[in-house]
Amino acid sequence: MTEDNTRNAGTTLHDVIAESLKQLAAEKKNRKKWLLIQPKSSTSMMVDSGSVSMPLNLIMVATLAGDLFDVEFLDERTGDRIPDDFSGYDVIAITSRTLNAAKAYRIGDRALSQNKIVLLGGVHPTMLKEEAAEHCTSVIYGEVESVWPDLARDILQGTMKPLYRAHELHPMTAMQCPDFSYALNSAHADKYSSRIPVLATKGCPVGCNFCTTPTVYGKSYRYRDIDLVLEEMQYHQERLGKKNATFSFMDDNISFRPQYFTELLEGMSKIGVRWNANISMNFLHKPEVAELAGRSGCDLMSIGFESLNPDILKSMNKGANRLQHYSTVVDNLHKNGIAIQGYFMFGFDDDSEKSFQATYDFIMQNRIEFPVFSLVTPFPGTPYYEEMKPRIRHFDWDKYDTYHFMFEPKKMQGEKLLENFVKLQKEVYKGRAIMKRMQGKPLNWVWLANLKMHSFTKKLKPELYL
Ligand code: B12
Ligand code: SF4
Repeated sequence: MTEDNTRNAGTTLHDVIAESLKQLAAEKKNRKKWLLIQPKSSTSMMVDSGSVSMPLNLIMVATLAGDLFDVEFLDERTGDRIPDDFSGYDVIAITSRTLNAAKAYRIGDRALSQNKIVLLGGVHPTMLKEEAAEHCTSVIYGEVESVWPDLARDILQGTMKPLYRAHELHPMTAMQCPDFSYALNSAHADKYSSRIPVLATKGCPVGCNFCTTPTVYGKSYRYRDIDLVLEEMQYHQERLGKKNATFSFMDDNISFRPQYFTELLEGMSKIGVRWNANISMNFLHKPEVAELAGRSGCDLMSIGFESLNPDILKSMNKGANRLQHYSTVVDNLHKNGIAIQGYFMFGFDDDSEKSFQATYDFIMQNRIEFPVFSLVTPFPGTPYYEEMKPRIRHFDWDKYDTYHFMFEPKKMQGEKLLENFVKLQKEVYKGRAIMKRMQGKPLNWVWLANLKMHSFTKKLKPELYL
């Protein structure tokens, strides 16, 4: 699949297919009823707690299904209760990542025992389709958009296949605008973060061995017309009656194509939104890019610094991360009023006690506003998982939340790893350290996040990570 911006060709085909599906649905006496489920994970860490982001994955499924079926939407993370009795529904469609796979499977098993059509989709069922197949009628491999005509037709005709997997991925230009009403009208919608999820690009050609993206989205880089992304943002500005609506990009690597990225930023600067994104550092060391990001309304960038150890960066093959650029990137962003959520990972074979000190020094010297620490987690289905499998301590999916001890690194005892991991978090979120990192910065949710982390890290103990 190549990059694609042939909007008209995609739209025409899309319209023909959509029309034939609508006709097929109209021939049926009763509209089938779907229940879409976002399960909550069982982790004790701060993953599914507090305000959570609206699940764009299920919203996309609902957007497509809503044209042909009656759709109900439950998000267990916000407090919606998943019923034991599914008798009011024909199709139970569940999304799953690894950390909530066990829960998703339990729901799937229950629905299967009640003779429902059960669909399992999302990263985990895609990566481990054979395992997932035992808990559902059909596994949806990768994005729903690329298999939708086939899946919808089979549901209408009652001829289900065990696996729906696209031969080729659809261009993003044919992606329907997400219908947020399913999430916004849900019973506990007030638990959703005010940041609206938005997607401009999919996929990433880099292919790091620990990443699920090459399997889920392929190695091509696809992107939407910038006008469509901006239109979607303007729709939300109007819906909310405010210009500075805030958006959170769900993209894997939004800055992979510099020209697309800078054009998108120029577009956003004209409509006056606020936004944040996961971003790779590839060209943020250029002051003009950081200046444009600030001007376009970026208030937070989430950056995977990962490690301060050059050997580890080399082994990860993460080309965008050049240690010599780290401080320049931070400085450029800070000069433009952009706060940094910095991700740091520990537990690599090359980690030693020195890694912790180097990370502490970097965070404090560069006044990183919101540092997030995790433990290396080989996710099932990735080449890294296959490589590490003989050394992985457990295969309990509830613990695949990037906060559990997965394997003993070569240069450090597991005990020492966890001791240092806890100590670093406590040090960085001590009152004095927060003041040093945050003094003079705007009084907003980033401050609040620090205060929350202050109380959370006080309670941390190495045993919690086992
Ligand atoms: C943005 C993002 C986040 C955001 C927002 C998460 C959210 N609420 O959606 C934040 C920063 C909060 C986050 C947090 C975490 N994340 Co995250 N995140 C992503 C990222 C980059 C994009 C996800 C996304 O929204 N994509 C856009 C939507 C539209 O696409 P989608 O989710 O793939 O859904 C499509 C298909 O999968 C399919 N589909 C999905 N579900 C279903 C269900 C049915 C029934 C059907 C038919 C189809 C279907 O159709 C959808 C539409 O096309 C992915 C990487 C990736 N590309 O998947 C990582 C990723 C999902 N995250 C990951 C991880 C590890 C985490 C955390 C555990 C990190 C942490 N320690 O905090 C938490 C877990 C949060 C949680 N409760 O799930 C891993 C998960 C790995 C795994 N095997 O489970 C990923 C894959 C990154 C990686 N390392 O490879 N994340
Ligand atoms: S650069 Fe990021 S999105 Fe791309 S393959 Fe590596 S980890 Fe995955």
